[in-house]
Amino acid sequence: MAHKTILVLLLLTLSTTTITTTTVHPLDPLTPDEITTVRSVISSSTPNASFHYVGLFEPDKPSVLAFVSPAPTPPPPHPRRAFAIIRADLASREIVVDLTNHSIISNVVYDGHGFPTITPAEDAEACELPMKYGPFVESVRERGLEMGDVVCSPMSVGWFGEGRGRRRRVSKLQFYYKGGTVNVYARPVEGVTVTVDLDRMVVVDFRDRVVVPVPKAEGTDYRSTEEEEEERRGEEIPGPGSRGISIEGHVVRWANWDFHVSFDARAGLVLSLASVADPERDESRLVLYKGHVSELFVPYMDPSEEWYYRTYLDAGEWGFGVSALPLKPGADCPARARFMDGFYARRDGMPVRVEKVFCVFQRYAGDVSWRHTEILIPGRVIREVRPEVSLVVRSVATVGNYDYIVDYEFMQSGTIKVQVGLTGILEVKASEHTHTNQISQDIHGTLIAENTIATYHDHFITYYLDLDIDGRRNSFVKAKMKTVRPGGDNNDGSSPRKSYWTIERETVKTEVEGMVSMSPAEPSELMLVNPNKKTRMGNVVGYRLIPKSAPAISLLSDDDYPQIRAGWTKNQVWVTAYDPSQRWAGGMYADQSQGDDNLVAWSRRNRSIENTDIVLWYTVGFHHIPCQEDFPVMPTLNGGFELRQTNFFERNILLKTPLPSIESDSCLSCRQSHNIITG
Ligand SMILES: *[C@@H]1O[C@H](CO)[C@@H](O)[C@H](O)[C@H]1NC(C)=O
Ligand SMILES: *[C@@H]1O[C@H](CO)[C@@H](O)[C@H](O)[C@H]1NC(C)=O
Ligand SMILES: *[C@@H]1O[C@H](CO)[C@@H](O)[C@H](O)[C@H]1NC(C)=O
Ligand SMILES: [Cu+2]
Repeated sequence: MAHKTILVLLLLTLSTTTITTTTVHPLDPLTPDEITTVRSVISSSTPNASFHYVGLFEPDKPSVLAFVSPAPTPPPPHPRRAFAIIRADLASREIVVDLTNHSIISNVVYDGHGFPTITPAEDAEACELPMKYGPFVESVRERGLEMGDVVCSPMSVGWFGEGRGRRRRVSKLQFYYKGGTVNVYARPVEGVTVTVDLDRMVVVDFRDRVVVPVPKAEGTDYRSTEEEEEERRGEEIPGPGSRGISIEGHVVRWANWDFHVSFDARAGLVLSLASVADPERDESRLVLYKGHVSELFVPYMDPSEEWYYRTYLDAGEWGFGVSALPLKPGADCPARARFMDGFYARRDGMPVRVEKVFCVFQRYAGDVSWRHTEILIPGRVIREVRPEVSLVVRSVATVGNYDYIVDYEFMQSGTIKVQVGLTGILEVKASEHTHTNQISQDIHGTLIAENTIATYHDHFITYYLDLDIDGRRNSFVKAKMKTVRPGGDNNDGSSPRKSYWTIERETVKTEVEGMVSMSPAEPSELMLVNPNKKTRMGNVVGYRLIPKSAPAISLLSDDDYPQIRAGWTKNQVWVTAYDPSQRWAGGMYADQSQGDDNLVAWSRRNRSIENTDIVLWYTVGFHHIPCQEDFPVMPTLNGGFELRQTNFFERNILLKTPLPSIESDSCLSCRQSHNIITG
């Protein structure tokens, strides 16, 4: 008892110190001390809880907006709270903890379908089980493999129509072989599946179905040689750096932008309150209240027993933040970028630091932000060019074999570019084939190396974009382009032209109409506008969505179970009414979800989305037909979109926005930065 009192006092002291020494922004992520507080508060009522999520329980929007508004009086202090999802006694619980007085505000059992994210600790424990499991040891021996070289990879199992009573938190383990290579994903031990109950940590099923050769190690290594590494250290990639970037706590200010950057175990990088300075009005105007990756759907296209269930919801099943890894200065980001750390809770509730989880840097890549040469004026040639200088915020998540590079780029024109890069190792299947002339059936992939089939699959990366264009109340507008004939269908001859296009503007009233599948045959400009704010010319202020990669939608049939769980991937665009509990497109409990609590289910409520607080969801999709050049490691494939000002400003703001310095940011003191890489 005495011990406990001391602990509580200590924690109180810690949190008091934190609050008084720095101003806590209401959206700041939990500090390590706060994560520890959550653990001790919850552990005192629920010993041995397993922590699956611990993060900020955000204050409501009005409190956050009051905090950041330039009001003369300081806003009242906001309550600091945490939200946790734990497993205890085979149940999932949602607990809200007050971090100021260390009390539990609410504690409820979640009774719906699906389970919280699987923790790295559970993966590790599950993977120890087969090594001591007789039938598995026997299978390895029969294949002539060394047990010490077998590596285990846990996979989520999805949902395939099983009734509710039979649901258990399970993971299917697949195996790889490291003998002679670090590229374990290139060497699957095909055909063996061990199913583990994650709550009880026991093997519940074992299958050994097919025996095919393990692909050879030769040619799978993707590491650079030591000499190459050494050589790379000696040169500096010139250009970008961090001059002119101010970071106070989690608030980043650069040129005409300011925003808040936070780390979340589930979402990874979270951007909030992105505002751009309007040189005409001498004020900063809100564009994006919050934006982050909401979910990833990655279904593989092989229906066989070892592969059918590989239909991942990466963010909800593993945590995109938990999967984020430290960035390497001079490689993942420019050496002189600014770096930030992130913290999440381990399964036992203790904080884990991810060093350098984000980087922020200024980019000058030799592009032009606008230009013009005027030659019509007699005797003069006027040439004006402005170089494109922007700010990039980056994070990288490695979810098993794949790596996702997530970038947000702030342009001085007011545009936000969002990009995702796919790289890493393909998920491959071992096979007896060594040449395509041996193949007569659908092998569900490409033979990319001897005995190695890279399976067809998709990546759908869904972004949550709570745009608040110049205020909370926004509308979704489609400017539909239509081909018309001059003088009507009879073509009365009033113009030599037979056709032209014009637009029909439609303000979308409800959520069901807010689902959009883009098609070049029926183009429309999609924008979020603030119908209550107009430019001096009378146009409503807005931002529009521009896809920067070919829109892709899921090709699975609507009655296929993975598609039921990830139904929103049939459209690129969804617009929903703002509800702070609806942030995860695949539902809060994505592992083994059944599609009843996801973006599709919410949208079916058909709420009004006109002149109210709304959220835009955009999915960047890729159909991936693997090719030999994706082996042994895949060159980055990029996709993304842009949020671009449309009648938001009175005119091109670049003319009145000073250009950040690029000269002095290029490589002058390269030696110094190398100490950072090697040190
Ligand atoms: C908590 O875990 C410990 C060690 O595994 C065990 O001895 C103890 O009985 C558990 N307590 C509860 C309440 O489950
Ligand atoms: C702690 O503070 C919250 C307000 O944030 C309040 O609702 C709650 O009753 C307080 N609990 C205790 C034990 O003081
Ligand atoms: C959604 O609501 C609108 C407006 O009330 C209505 O016209 C439309 O039919 C509804 N759609 C569905 C699928 O319920
Ligand atoms: Cu891929």
